[in-house]
Amino acid sequence: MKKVKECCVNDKENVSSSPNKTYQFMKKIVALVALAIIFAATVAAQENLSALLPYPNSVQTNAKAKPFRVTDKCAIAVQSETLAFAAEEMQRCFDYYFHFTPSLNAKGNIVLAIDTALEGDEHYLFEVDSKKVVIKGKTPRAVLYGVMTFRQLLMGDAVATRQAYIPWVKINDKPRYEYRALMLDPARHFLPVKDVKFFIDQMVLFKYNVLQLHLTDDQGWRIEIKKHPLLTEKGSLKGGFYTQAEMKDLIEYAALRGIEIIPEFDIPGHTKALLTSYPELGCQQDTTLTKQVAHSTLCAANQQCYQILKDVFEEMTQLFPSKYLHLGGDEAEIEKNWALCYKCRALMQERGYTQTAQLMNIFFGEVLHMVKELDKEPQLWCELNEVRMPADRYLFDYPQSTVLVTWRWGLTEKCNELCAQHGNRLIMAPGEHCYIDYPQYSNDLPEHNNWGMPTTTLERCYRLDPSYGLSKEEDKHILGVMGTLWGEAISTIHRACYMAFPRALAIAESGWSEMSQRSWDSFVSRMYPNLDFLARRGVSYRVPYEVVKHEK
Ligand code: TNX
Repeated sequence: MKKVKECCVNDKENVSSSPNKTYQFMKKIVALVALAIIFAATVAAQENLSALLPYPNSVQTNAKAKPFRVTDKCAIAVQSETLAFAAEEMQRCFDYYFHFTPSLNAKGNIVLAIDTALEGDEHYLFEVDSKKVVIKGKTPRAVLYGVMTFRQLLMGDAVATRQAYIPWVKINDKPRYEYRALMLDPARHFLPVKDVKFFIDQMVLFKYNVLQLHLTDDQGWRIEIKKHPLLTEKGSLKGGFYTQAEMKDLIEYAALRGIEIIPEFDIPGHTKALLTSYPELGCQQDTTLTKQVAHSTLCAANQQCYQILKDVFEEMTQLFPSKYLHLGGDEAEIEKNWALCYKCRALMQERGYTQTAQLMNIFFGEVLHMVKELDKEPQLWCELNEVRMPADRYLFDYPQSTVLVTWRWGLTEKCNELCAQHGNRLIMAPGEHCYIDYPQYSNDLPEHNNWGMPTTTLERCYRLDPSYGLSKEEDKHILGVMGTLWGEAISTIHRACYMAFPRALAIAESGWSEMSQRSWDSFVSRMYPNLDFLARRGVSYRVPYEVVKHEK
């Protein structure tokens, strides 16, 4: 029988407080000391686990078992055509670490296979023994995750890899949360397709599965709409836009890497670019009340707005296979627009509304209906200031089908509570942990367009528990996590990467690994080989000097 060790990396101790007899207490102490010694020894022997990030949810090692020897006879057996990309990635791993490309051969000793008996679309098994390396997954994406884990295994075990052997290991892994996203903002500063592809290449290493693209904002409308070419003609003057053909190519590129692109159209606020093309869709302000032109919004009482949005969503439904459309909903300056607009005020009167925000019922009522008709599910930023939650009974009710994204600093607990109560699903992007456009440390970048941002340190990102303390039974409404890279101060992909890494590694682990598998100290040490790898790929990142433990 093989002696097998179940590994986890948690650094928290479980201290029992039960009043046992002294003898039993002593017995426990002895057992604990023995365990600690075995644990320390195993950790020292487990170099092959030292770059696994996000840390898998079940790992077994056996230092005594015979390892797998890498020779130029190694070949890859691919058991399904859908695994062609995973097989290429596997070949690239061998080329990078062992300097040869294994051929594809049905009798090969490196096996990639689909196993439909596994639970969950992202579940994979990864096993190495003296005879073979086997990766099985429920889907091509899951198999690809196995390949990413394989790469990190080779990355972490530099000595074995150099000597061309791979230690015995068994990994049975699936994510804690199904939704693990990063967000890029090409609306504020346009990012060409090749740059977004470069970013996707890094996301897949850490098992992210969603890229949200913030495609429209005050500073730009970045996607071609065939029925309304003016939107990009006028609305993307600075920077450019994606043609539908380019976006299709990008969507396919991401899909091959297991990543779904979710488009965001931010309405009714953040719409200056749209209003530059179609000024008549804005509010007709009552100049007796104000002369100032506020941050503009779409006019809730203008039927033309709904028509153009319908046209946009129809084309986007054709283009994006994702089940979600993100509709923004944040920071709409409704008091400075709707409250001062002839048409909106007339509409309020007609409905007997007493508060301007009640017009959100009409605005999102229309828009969410359109999205439903198109068979998409809506996402909205969880806006507790302007778009009120169901808690404010008299105002806008987010329908249950709406997925909310929590973001405002300090309001996540409230969002979480309300979503649990009303049955809305929730994505965790709390400013405190997930805003990676904020500086990583005091006096760090960004030096341009910094409006006095707070800092989101690496450790703060890592400390996110997406359940916010809820048990597994209570947190079923939580879909997952998202790190946001708002683009006001991010004008190139290299800046985006500098802001993202290493913090995106911390967020990736919070979305994937169970709390029992996580520990800050372990994360820090597993981060280093990954940063080294990113550097070799030309990915910029910030050296997190503040977390380094210096020798005394
Ligand atoms: C708030 S977060 C915004 C964005 C900004 C960001 C800057 C959210 C839903 N809206 O429009 O870019 O702050 O961090």
